[in-house]
Amino acid sequence: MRLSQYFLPVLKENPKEAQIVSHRLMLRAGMIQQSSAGIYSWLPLGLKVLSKIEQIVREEQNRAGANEIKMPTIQPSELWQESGRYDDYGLEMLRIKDRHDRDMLYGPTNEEQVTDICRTHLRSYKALPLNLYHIQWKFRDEVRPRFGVMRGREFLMKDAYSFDISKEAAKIAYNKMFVAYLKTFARMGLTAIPMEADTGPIGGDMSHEFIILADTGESGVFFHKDWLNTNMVADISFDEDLQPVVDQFTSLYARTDEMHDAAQCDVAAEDLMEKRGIEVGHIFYFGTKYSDPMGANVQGPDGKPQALHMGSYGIGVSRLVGAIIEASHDDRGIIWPEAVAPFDVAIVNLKPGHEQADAVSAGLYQSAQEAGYDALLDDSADSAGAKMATMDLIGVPWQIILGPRSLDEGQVEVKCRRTGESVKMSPDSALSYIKEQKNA
Ligand code: P5A
Repeated sequence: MRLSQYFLPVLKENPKEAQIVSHRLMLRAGMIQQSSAGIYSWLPLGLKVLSKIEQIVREEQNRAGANEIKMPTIQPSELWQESGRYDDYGLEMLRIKDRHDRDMLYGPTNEEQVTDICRTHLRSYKALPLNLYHIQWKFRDEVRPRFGVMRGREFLMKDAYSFDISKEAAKIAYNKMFVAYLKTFARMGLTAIPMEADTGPIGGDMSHEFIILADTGESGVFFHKDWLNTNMVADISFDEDLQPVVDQFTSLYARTDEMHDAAQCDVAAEDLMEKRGIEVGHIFYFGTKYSDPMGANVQGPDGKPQALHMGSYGIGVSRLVGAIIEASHDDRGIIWPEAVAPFDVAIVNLKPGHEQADAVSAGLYQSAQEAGYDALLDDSADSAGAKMATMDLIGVPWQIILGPRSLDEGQVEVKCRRTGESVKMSPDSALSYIKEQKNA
C-alpha cells in the first residue's frame, strides 16, 4: 500500500472523549470513527487489524474441528420465545418490527438460532460431536457503552456452539475450545488467563472467562502469581486427551472477583495477585438449557430421543483490537504484536521526488512484497518528523527509513518499533536483516 493513496486520517490532538489509551490511540491512528454511542465505522487501518485477528481466530477454530457458518444478524422473536429468553433478556436486546408488524431482534448472541439449525438437521447421535461457529456482528444495548470498541453496542464476536450426546462428551468439546483459546491468544502475543466465572444470561453450570491483564480492565481478578510464568500451548494436539492439560491449567488459582472468595482461597497471601483485566473470551457449558425447551433431540444409541448437550464459546474479536493496544503501547503510540500488525514493514521515503530515494524505496517496496510482507510505502509529502511520528503511532513493527543524506553514505536505517533500536545498513541487506530478526 502506498501511503499517498491510503485513507489514514491520523489526529494530532488527543480526542477529549477517550478515557483510556486504546480508545485514544485508535482514534488518533485513524482506525475507527464513532457513528453513535458504542457504534463505530472501521477505517482501513482498523479494519486491517480486525481482519488479521479474525483470521487467527478462524484458523484456530478450524484446527479444533469447528465448522464455519454465517447466521444472520436479525433474528425472529419466536425462537427466543421458545427458549424463554425473549422476556428475560431485557433492555439490552434491540427489538425491531418489520413491515408486517412481526417482532424481530438484532442478535445479541445466537444460541437459539443455532439450536434451530441443529434440530432441523440432526437426527442421530452418529452425527455428533458437532461444533458450528460464526464470526458475526452482535448488538447489545449496553447501559454504559464506553472505552471505544472495548464495550461497544455493536461489536464483532466469534461464537461457537457445540452439540453432544452426553455431559461427558460435551466436556471433551469444552476442553477443545479451552485449549483452542489458549492457542489463539498466544498467537496474538497475549497471555490470557482462564478464570472460573459466572454464567449470567447465557446460563449453565460451568464457565471460564479468558482475561488478559491491563490496569484499565473492567474486571477485578485474583490469581496465583505462577500464572505469569505459564508457558503456552502451541504444540498440544487436539487428538490427545485434553483433560490433563485443562486440569494442569486450572490447578493454578484464578478467579474473577465475582467468583473469588477470600475464605475459600488457599493461595498464600504472598503468592496471590490482585489485578485488573479485560475479558477477551468466555466459554460455557449449559447442558440442555436450550435443547429441552426447543425440542432439539437426536436418537441415542438405545434408539430413544435424547436432548442435545450444548456449550457456547465466545471471543470478542473487535474488543481484542483495543485489548491488544492496552497490553502493548508506549508514549509514542501502538506497538503491534507482529501477528496482528496492520503492516509488517514500512518503507519510509523521507524525500519523495528525489530520484535516488524514490528508486531505492520503490525497489525495497517491491522486494518486501515479493518476500510475502504486507508493506506500506510512505511516499507522502509530510515532513520527516511527521512521518516518523505517524509510523510509531500506527505501530508498524519494522521501518526502513531512507533519504538523500543516508543514501549518500550508501545506507538506510532499519528501526524496530518494539525496542526503538535502529541499525544502519546497505539497502540490499535491510529485508534479510528484518527476516533474521523476526525469526530470532
Ligand atoms: C458465548 C458465545 C456469549 O455471548 N454466547 C455465544 C456466549 N458470551 S459473552 O461473554 O456474553 O460474550 C462473549 C465475548 O464477547 C465480547 N463482548 C463484547 N465486546 C465488545 N463490546 C461488548 N459490549 C461486548 N460484550 C461481550 C467479550 O469478549 C466476551 O467475552
